Amino acid sequence: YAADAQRTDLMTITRFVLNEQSKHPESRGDFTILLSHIVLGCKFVCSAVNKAGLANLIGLAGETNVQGEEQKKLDVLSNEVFVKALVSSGRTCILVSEEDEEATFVEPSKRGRYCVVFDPLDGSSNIDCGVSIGTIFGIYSVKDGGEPTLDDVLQPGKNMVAAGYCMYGSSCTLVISTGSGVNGFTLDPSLGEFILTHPDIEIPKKGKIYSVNEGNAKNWDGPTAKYVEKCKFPIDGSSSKSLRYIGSMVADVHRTLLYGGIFLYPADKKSPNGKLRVLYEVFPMSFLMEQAGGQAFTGKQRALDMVPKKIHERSPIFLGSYDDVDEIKALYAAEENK
Ligand code: P6P
Repeated sequence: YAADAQRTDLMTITRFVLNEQSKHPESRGDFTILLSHIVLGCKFVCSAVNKAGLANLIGLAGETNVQGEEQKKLDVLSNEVFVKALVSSGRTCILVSEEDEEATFVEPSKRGRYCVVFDPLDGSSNIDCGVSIGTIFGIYSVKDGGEPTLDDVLQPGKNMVAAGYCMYGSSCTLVISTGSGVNGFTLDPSLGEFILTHPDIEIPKKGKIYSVNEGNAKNWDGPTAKYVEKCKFPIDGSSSKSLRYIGSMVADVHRTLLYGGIFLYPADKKSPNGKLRVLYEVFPMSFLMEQAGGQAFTGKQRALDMVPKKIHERSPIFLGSYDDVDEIKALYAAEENK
């Protein structure tokens, strides 16, 4: 944008998505309406997170979620806001939330053709210390016009029609892909609008950062251990990678997307499927990485090819710069061929 146009030619997320949708003459605006309700949820959570310390929302709600973790009030609030916003959009039929053990089937009178899988407030254990946290979401179209069933959300990640996250940090940044590239929008609180600030995000082909919880090193399998060793003690004379690990997936993935490098949550002896959830953590972040020119691998296969059997299933994940993920794929392939 020319400098003067920037002040007047505001590319809001709604306008951007309308432009995108106009490339699909068959679209009836349903997706744009759905997205506007997701954006409303993000704006609400952004405001609540920013006020959390003041509004004494910090602290335990006393219940526990499917992870067995204690639910903080912001978790509960964020989940309710998103569920209500998505149902009231009239464009959804099944919702899967990290906070709800069972899927939500929208009542027939309010049903639409989209299924939304989401983590309303990922990284919430970091709320009290002010570390960036986020909402992660993925969107499927229902498989067919019949009665919605869990099969409509137990689809491979490659079937997603859109995915994204909203990071609540020093600024509120929403990063989304509808299948033709990745774009980032920053909330302008004075306008209450998300403005395009990161057009066409492409992840560097190779990065200088690796991101993993080294505290789990004693439980890693061979290929992961070998890969991390190579990051720290490169044998080809290249410089070692820097370790950056925030422990909040949205923050770690956002940095990886913008700066390059690799994010790993591997399997380990204690958790053979790793920790991160397939539907609303692994798939959306893998979708974004591939759309930005990167890769996402589970240790066995391309992450987006997985077909989940349960809505809260976990998977190991290695995602980020194309060449960095290739290196760990080669180590797993070598292990396979032993
Ligand atoms: P660990 C946060 O609880 C989370 O679900 C992700 O946001 C984050 O990447 C991961 O868990 C951190 O897990 O075991 O390293 O603390």
